[in-house]
Amino acid sequence: MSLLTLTLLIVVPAQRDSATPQNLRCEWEVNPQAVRDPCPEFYWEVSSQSAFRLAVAAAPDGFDFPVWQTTKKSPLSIVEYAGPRLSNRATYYWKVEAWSKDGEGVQESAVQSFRLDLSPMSHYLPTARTFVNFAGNPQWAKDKIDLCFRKEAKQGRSDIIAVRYALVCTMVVPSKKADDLTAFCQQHGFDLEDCFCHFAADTQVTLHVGAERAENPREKRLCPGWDPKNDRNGDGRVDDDEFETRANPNATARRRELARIPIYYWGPPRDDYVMNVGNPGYQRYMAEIYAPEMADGYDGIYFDTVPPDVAGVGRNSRVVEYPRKGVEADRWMRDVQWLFAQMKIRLPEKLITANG
Ligand SMILES: [Ca+2]
Ligand SMILES: [Ca+2]
Repeated sequence: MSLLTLTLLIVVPAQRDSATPQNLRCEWEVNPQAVRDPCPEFYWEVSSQSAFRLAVAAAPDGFDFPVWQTTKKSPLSIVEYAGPRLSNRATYYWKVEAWSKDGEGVQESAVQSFRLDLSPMSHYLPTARTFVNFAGNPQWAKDKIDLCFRKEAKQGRSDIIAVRYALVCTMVVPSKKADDLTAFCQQHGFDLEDCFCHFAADTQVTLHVGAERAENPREKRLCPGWDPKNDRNGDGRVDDDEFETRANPNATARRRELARIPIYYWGPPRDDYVMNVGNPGYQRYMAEIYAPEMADGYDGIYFDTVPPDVAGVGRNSRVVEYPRKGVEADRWMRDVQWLFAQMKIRLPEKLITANG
């Protein structure tokens, strides 16, 4: 078996259904021995979390007197170290306790370790670290910036970080990405339509036509909503009989794909849609296919349009996949974090960053 084949067989374990924090990662690796960040990130997977307490100790039995401990009310299972300066090349131990949302108590993880291996920064600028997005001229970039979208900037100074511009919460259709996602879903038994978000009720939307440009006209259209209750026989469409006597008169989509949530501009020929970032098929496609492809030859990826709630007009609308009620209120943000974590676990050496 070739190394490539072996790599492709590694599947990221989906353990988010456990009430006990599992799959612990420090800087996205298990028990890493050469952490290069003096303030490492800690990450874990848990089915439900209202708060957590994370502790770092200098010995496996040293948690009565931890080096650092933090308690935070948060549904997100990630935190960055913010304690006293850690000693280089010493081994530390960490564990996390998570309180579940339903008040069923606190669950404690197993203990993991990490070891710092810090070296001085390769380059100093006289200013704060500087990011200029489309700055590719190597001579210009060399003395001025640290990070940009153009890998040719590295010809002037090799440690300039080049990140590829990409999108994760939205997708243009048709496109190569849409074709690749369709093929991935067919190959692995996922329903492509589950990868999109859908309006739960008919919704007025105003967008530019053709592209999001000031000179393009803005047009208001009514997007039909999808309610599974209207599709009584569950065949994925609402036929004439079902439509005449539909349970929800405020959702008039005859097919689910008609209820996709548009963003930025109206087609045709191309539409842009809000994705269902929590869908397992979409998450696997992004982590296994898209992110490795986009990061290849770059230091990482910059994802544009990553808001803390459903993107675009979806934020203030009723959305089938994100009802935002009760414990579901912050699920979009948790799903985005889970999706980014899967990409980082697969590509721990790549910088993966986003706006919003
Ligand atoms: Ca850090
Ligand atoms: Ca039907």
